[in-house]
Amino acid sequence: AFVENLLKHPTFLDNTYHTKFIDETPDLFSFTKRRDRATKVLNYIADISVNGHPETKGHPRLSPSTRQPKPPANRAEPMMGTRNLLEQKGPQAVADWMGKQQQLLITDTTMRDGHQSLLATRMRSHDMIKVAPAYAANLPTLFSVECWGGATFDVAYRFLQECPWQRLRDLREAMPNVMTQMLLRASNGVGYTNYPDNVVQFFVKQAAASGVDVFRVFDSLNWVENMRVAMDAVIDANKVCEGTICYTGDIFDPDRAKYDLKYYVAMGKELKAAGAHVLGLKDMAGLLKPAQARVLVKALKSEVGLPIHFHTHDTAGIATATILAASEAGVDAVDCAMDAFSGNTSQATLGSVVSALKHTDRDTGLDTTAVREISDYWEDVRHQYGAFETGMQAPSSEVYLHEMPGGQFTNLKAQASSLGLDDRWPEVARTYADVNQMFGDIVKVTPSSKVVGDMALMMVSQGLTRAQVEDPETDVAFPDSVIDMMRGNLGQPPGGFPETIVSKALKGEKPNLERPGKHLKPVDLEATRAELSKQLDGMEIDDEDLAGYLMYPKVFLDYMGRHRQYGPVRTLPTQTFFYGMDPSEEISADIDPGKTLEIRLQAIGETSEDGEVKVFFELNGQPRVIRVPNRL
Ligand code: BTN
Ligand code: 3PY
Ligand code: ZN
Repeated sequence: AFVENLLKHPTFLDNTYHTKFIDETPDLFSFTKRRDRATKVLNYIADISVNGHPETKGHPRLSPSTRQPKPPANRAEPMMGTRNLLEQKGPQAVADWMGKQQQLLITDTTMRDGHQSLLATRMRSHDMIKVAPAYAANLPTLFSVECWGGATFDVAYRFLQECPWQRLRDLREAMPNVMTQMLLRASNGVGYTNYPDNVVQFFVKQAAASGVDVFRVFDSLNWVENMRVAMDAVIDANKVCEGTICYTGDIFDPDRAKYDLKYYVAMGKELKAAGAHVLGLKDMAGLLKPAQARVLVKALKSEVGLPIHFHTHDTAGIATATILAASEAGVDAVDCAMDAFSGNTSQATLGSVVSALKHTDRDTGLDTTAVREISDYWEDVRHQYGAFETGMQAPSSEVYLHEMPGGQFTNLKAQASSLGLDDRWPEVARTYADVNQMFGDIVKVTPSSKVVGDMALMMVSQGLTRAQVEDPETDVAFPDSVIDMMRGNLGQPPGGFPETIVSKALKGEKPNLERPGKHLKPVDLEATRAELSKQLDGMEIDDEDLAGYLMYPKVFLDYMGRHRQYGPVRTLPTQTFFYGMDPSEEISADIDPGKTLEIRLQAIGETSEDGEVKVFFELNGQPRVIRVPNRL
């Protein structure tokens, strides 16, 4: 109904143009259109200033006089980097070069996993694009910058009112010499469910065209069979295919023998045979310990023979130790987050790893001053997102019990709170571990981790134990996501799901044991494009929009509706976006290259009898009055 209302809304109907066309082709649109877009942005600011932003309710804004994040100056002209190598010689050359490196190569995850794991993925493009030139100039020897995929795609449309594709293109342009990297959930794309093969192919092709260089491809049950479509699409696009093992359990623990050294080596070999250029080792919960890392990395290096890129989380506070052990064992590249976005559920501290390796044979060669300057920028950025901080104060070894991924931990904690389970968190954590065993000890990473979390929350809120859930005599209403997974719709874990839980969840219905995509009909892309265009008043639908819609139909349509009402709000400063403006405050917003709006909020009037508030602005020196409903 919300979308239908938007579709009928007059502001919506009088704008039949295509958003990106307008946003990116300044020469072609008239002054009136630009004025119209400025009005939309003023409407947004007025609305947020009067009513607040739904996501930051109850959180104080920083004082308008607080220092704005200022990116460091370029220390040099951008040097050639990994991106130039990829462009000139292709992905195999990148992999060969990695393997020959003495230096430990570093990926910076701040713009993807860093804020996904610390700030509920809420970082806006505005704050990323401003600092991208400093990465290009001052840290040109980074292996890559992870800045796309995972949860960022969905959150950009859903909560940040911005186009994820535009973020990618803007970063790519501002950082032309360093490879960009994304996290791709194989057949689950950047969503929570298996998509038809041709949708996965279409999405990868577009991501490559819009600027992704390295694709880290993983499957949430470690099923290589379910990764091939995505991996092949990356290889076809001539980009770096990082076929990825998700690490769980403990290779030294005889009670977790399912995930032993042999298992990981065998999976590494399967990924190599499937065409991976690089082997990703993704420790999404931060479970790999230093001694185990030494053994695992050595075995993978010698038996698989691909360069290895290691990813871990600092949830238990031990990530740096594990990285240094992996480095000694010959790992080729590792993920770190800039200091201000590191630690706890995020990655290890980039500046500390760089410093620890100085004057050793794995010296990263990165400039510590450049790292500190960029981290200072990120520190000021992080202050602006106080409303999304999770309150995790210290690392915790409890992660070895529950094995929650860094990106899920704080999310699940918030979900538990919203169900009134704040004071029962230890029980939720233990139940999460029980559910894992009940499901047959599976890899837990998006989307399988969400299924385990849904089940654990259901059990704690209903007071059900594992024994009760497994007892055929006790009635259990399973969450939809659990039924879906037991049907085989996310694929199969090693050894399959236990018969007891499958038959109870499916009430005797037979699960599909084959690759889910095998049974999904291809989507008629052109028919979908035409249908979408019709729903949006004949708007021209390009491939980025179509790929976004295919991943998240409702989220995309809601985003488009708001875009037509509020315009290019992605160009606003972050404080303005989340808190609006105070009287006498002034900001500027570059709504087009070379077109800056100077906005001053003069005053906010009283609420009239019909419930409207007049908000008085000066826009580039001209007075403007905007009326918005007072919804408080
Ligand atoms: C969101 O929907 O959470 C983020 C996008 C902003 C929606 C705008 S904010 C002003 C207006 N008031 C609302 O409650 N939603 C829209
Ligand atoms: C994601 O899929 O978003 C993840 O970060 C998994 O670790
Ligand atoms: Zn991660």
